[in-house]
Amino acid sequence: MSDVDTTGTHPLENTWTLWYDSKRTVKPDAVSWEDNLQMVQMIASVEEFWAMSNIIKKPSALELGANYHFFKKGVKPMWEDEANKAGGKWVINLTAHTDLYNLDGVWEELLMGIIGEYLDEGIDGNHIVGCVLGKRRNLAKLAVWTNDATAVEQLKVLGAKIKSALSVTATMEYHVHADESHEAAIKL
Ligand code: MGP
Repeated sequence: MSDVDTTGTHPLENTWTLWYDSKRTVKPDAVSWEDNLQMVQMIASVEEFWAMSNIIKKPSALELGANYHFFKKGVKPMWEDEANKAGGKWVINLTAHTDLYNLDGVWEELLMGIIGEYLDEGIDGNHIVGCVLGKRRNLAKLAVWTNDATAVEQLKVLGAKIKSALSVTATMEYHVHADESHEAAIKL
């Protein structure tokens, strides 16, 4: 994050967009999955980040079947996007047996790590494209999307940094978007 600018705000290194979709708000005329994605807000400064956090529902209050997608400006939260085509995601499932009790704290920490760009600091390349939170029954699915699924060594370091920054005990799996077998490419 950089210093205060002339408007008195703290600009972020990148601008980010929050998207939302939910099983409850599926449009009857939707022809594709993308049609149900709603763009909620763009944030470009620390102040806008906290304003957004104060307004939107905390993950613990989100309905089942809802998802938040928080992505770099210009990148749609979809496999098909140019920035995601060759990528994949680190997935962490928070369950009642692991970290679900602290869902709001874990999500806030993840977002702060992403806007503060410290999760992939020191790792060769800019890997993180965005993250997703999916609220399901007795489960919250977190995913950190990255742009290059072939960078295995960097992804392992990144995964360990995410796990440590979020202080989660759950196991993590890396899934390649293009791999239809849905098997984990890396496990931590
Ligand atoms: P999901 O939400 O990534 O999986 O995708 P999850 O959370 O394991 O499954 P859920 O049933 O608990 O929601 C669920 C479904 O949404 C996929 O099978 C696709 O039909 C659709 N979908 C999700 N994503 C991220 C995309 C995408 O990027 N592109 C397209 N075309 N469809 C998607």
